[in-house]
Amino acid sequence: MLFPQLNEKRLLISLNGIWDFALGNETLDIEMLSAPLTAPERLYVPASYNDQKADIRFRDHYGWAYYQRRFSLPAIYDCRIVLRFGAVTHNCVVYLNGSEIARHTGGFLPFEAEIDRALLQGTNLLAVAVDNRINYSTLPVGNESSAMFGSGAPDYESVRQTKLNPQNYPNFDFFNYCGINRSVSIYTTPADYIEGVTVTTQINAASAEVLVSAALSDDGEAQVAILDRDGKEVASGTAGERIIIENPTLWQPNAAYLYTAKITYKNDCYCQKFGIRSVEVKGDKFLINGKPFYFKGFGKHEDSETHGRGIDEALNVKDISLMKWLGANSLRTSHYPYSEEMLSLCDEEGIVVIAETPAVGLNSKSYKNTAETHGRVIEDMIARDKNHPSIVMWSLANEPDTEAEEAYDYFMPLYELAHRCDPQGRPVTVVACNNNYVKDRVAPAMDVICANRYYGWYIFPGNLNAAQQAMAAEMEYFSRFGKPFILTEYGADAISGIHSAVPNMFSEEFHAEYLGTVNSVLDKYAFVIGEHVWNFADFQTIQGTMRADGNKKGVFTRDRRPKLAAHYLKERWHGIPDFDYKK
Ligand code: BDP
Repeated sequence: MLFPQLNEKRLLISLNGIWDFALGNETLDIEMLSAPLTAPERLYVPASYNDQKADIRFRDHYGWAYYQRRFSLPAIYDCRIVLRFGAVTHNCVVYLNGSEIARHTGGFLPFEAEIDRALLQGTNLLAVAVDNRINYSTLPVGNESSAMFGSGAPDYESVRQTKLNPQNYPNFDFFNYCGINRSVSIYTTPADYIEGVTVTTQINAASAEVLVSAALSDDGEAQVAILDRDGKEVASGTAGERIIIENPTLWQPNAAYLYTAKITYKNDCYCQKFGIRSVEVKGDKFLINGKPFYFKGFGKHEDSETHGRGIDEALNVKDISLMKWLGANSLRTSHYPYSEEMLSLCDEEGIVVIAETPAVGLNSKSYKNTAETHGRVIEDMIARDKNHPSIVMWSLANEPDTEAEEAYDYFMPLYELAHRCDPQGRPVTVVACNNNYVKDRVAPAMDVICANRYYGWYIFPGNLNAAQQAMAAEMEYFSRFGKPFILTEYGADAISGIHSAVPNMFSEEFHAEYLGTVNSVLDKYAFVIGEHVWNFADFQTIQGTMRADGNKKGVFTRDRRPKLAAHYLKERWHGIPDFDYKK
């Protein structure tokens, strides 16, 4: 699905702003979609609803919530008019002037609907119902209540049923922020239009072949002009045929260069940016443009004060700037597909991305329910993101139970599906975290072995000596597969302002020393081709005894102030080149 754009043939109108809002319950109430809300609250879109009000009912809401806004459009003739949502988390139903126009499942990918017929000439009423419930069949996975109470525990369940409000029990460690989390817009296209664009490139000695394929709404041909960064035409041709660019400038990590394919079809036009770069796994190396790349960076979250998981583009700019300040070159979109705006920014800034699905928290209870949704999400994510040069690998899931008997049979068809879907042939992985790593059935079968590990924190807490030995033993084990390995998570909670002369857990000193200890092991292994610290910044989670106002493993605080570990990483990462760090 194309990202909407304003150009000489297409209009783009934002519906972001203050909307009417009401909390509902567990039953979808069609009245709240077809008639104006009575005594609504006012909320900003796009943003999660949870933290916009000083009201626990918003933060802890369970079930449906309703958004409405009115709009009118000037007369637009001979055009398709499309309503598009960047992401509504997790399930939604959309009504326009009393009729259903869309339904969507999955909280992190866009959907759209043609609205020409449902539009009125005067004022239109747009209504969205959003459901935030998660369970064993959703991605991400939610626990069903009883799982929270261990066997032999007193009968808390009856207390919950009779006295407590129903609530979500995420099987993942980030706050279940919900609502209209990304932009809402209306765009137009001519009646015959460009539906989709796929760009692939092939680098030859002094030239590059570019293939721009266009999915068209009708018959006929599309024409392509390739523009350089300054908007100068450097080549042209027909969609679906190879176009040669002489002496191309490659897209490189930290030295991005983007071309634009300007596609014209009848009276339509679409400008698709792309980069020329290659990605390949060869032996135990990860090659970008033929050279061994070393991943330095983070697992992140889309998470901030007030916005929750709602898009914050100024914060995205700041985060990339802070990553560059540290000498980082890459991130993983843990644990869901990030906004299209963030991926485009990574394209522009030369930040390398591992793109992840929202499949977090998978286990034996969920495997039997999620395979179909999981496949669809992989297809939709790759269809949305395939043209981003910043993305160099797909991650199918974070920390599924990879020791479970059914894990291999669950993941291999998804691994093959991802390969089939990607026209650029990127490597595919699953981010594993099996304490009994020798029993992991999935990680070694992937193109790159990715694992999360917390020796010195959850395992051998506070004991960095033991952490070093355990990490080395694990690296010895994984080195036997002859594949590249990325440590996709390692980290320790550090509460900003807590200091300690000897490295005590939760202090900033321990945090820095912990990272240094793990890195000293990674440096010894040539097949280790990357280190992603968990996490870039502190982030909000469900309440619990393990979380002091959220997860504090950030190298930055939630308001992006550096902890001591940031200064340690800055020194380390500026000394590690993007390429050829490990021979
Ligand atoms: C890892 C998870 C991540 C958590 C992290 C932690 O992948 O989502 O936030 O642990 O506990 O296992 O901090």
